[in-house]
Amino acid sequence: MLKRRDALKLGAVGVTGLAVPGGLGTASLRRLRETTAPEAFSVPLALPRRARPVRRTWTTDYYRMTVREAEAAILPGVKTKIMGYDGLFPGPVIHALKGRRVVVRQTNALDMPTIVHLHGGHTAVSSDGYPSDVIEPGAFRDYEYLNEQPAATLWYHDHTHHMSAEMIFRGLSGTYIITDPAELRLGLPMGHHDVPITLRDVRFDDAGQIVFEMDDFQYRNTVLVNGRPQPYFEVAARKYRLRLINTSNLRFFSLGLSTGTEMTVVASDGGLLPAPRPVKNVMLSPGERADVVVDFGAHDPGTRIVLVNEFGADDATRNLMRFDVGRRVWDPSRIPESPVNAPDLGEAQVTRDVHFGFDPQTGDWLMDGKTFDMKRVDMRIRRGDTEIWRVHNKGAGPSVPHNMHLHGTHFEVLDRDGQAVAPHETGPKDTVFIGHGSTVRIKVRYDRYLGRYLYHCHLIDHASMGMMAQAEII
Ligand SMILES: [Cu+2]
Repeated sequence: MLKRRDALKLGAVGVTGLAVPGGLGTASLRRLRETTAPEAFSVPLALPRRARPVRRTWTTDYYRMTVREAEAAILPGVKTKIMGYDGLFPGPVIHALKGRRVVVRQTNALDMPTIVHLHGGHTAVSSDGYPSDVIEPGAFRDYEYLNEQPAATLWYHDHTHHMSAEMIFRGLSGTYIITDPAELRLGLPMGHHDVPITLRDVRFDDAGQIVFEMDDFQYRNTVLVNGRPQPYFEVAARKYRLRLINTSNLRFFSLGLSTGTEMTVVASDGGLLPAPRPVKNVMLSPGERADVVVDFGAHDPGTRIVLVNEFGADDATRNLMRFDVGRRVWDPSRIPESPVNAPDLGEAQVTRDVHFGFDPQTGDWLMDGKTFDMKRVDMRIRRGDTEIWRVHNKGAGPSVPHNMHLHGTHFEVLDRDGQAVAPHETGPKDTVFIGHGSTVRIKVRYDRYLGRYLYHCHLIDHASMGMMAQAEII
C-alpha cells in the first residue's frame, strides 16, 4: 500500500509563476518528495470533529480548547507529530450563530507561547490575537467573538509573532462557521450536505514527520484535504455546499472539477455574494475561502469526479480529492437567485497606496518599505470612514505574488489593474490576491472597534518574516 514517491522521478517541480510564491533560488532542488504516501483516492475524506460548547447561556456558547502537541494519523500506518487545537489535525469546527456570542477559552499546553486569531472575525482588538497578547505556556485566554457579521466561512489559526508560519504548518488551524438562521429560507444545502474542504500542503521526511523550513515551498509537495492526502468522498447524487478553504502557508490553488462540471460560487470570505455565479474554476490564495454549490445530481451514480488543482505540478498536487457519486436522493435544496444585498460602503473619503516590497540585503518581504514593528503605527483610520486602498505589488526584486489580509473588517474588491475581478471576489473579502506587477483597489471601512489591527500578506511565511503592518482605528 505504501509507496515511495520520489518527485525527481516524477520530474516536475512547481516552478510555474503562481505556484512558487517565494523562495525562488533559496534552496537547491535536491529531493522533492521524501516520504511515503498512500495510493490516490484510497482513504476516505475526514470530516473534522464538531466542537461542543461546555456551557450555553441565553446569549453565549462557551468552548474550551487546549493547544497542544499530539500525534495524528495523516498517512496510513504513520503517527505524525503535530500541534493541534485539542490535539486535532485540523482543529475542531466551531459552529456559531449570527448574533450569538461565542467565548473560546484557549489553554496553552505547548512549551512555547501561542496566540489565536479568528481569520475573518469582526473582533475587538483584545480578542483578535494582537502580537503582544500572548498566551504563555500553562496559561489560558478567553477569546470573545460576537458574530455580529454576515454568515460566512471563517477559520481560526495561530498568530504568534514570527512563529505563526511554523505553528500553522504544524497544524494550528481550524474551521469556524457562522450561520444566519434568517438565511435558511434560501434553501442552500445544509447538514451533511454542507462540507468544509480545507486545503493545504505539507512537507514530510522519510518517517512521515512534518518538516518546517521557512519559505521552502518547493518541498511542500503533499497536499492534504481535511488533513489527509488525496481522499475520496462518497456523495449522493444531489447538491452539496462545499466550503473551500485554503489554509496553506504559501500554496495557491486553481480549483475545478475533472468532468468540467460547473460550480456555483455562493459565498466569498465574508459572506454570501450579491448573486451566485457559475464558474468552472476558483483560484484561492492562502487564507481565502469560497463556498460553492456543486450538483452531483447532474451525474449518473458511479461517476467519479476529481477536484483538480490546475496549478499542481504532479499527481499529488494536482488531483486533490475524488467525489464518488452514489445514489440519487430527494434534494430539496436550491441555489438562490439573489441571496443578499450588495454591501454598500459608500463614497470614499480617503485614498491610500500600499506597496509590497523586498529588501535584497536582508531577504525580507516588506510593507511600504518596512518590516513589522509593534511600536510603530503605519496608518491611522477614522472609524466609519470609507477608504480606497490601492495595493501595489510592483516593487523590484523577485517576481512573487502576494496577497493582502485585513484584520477586523471586510472589504470590497473594486478592480485588479482596472479589470473586473473574479466571481468569487465579488462578495465581502478579507484576503485578496495581488500578482506581481499588479495593483488591486479595495474599498475599506472599519465600523465598530477602535485600536490597532494588523494588515499583512497571508503567505504566512512572508508575514512571519515581517511582511505586516498595523492600522490604528481612531
Ligand atoms: Cu507575501
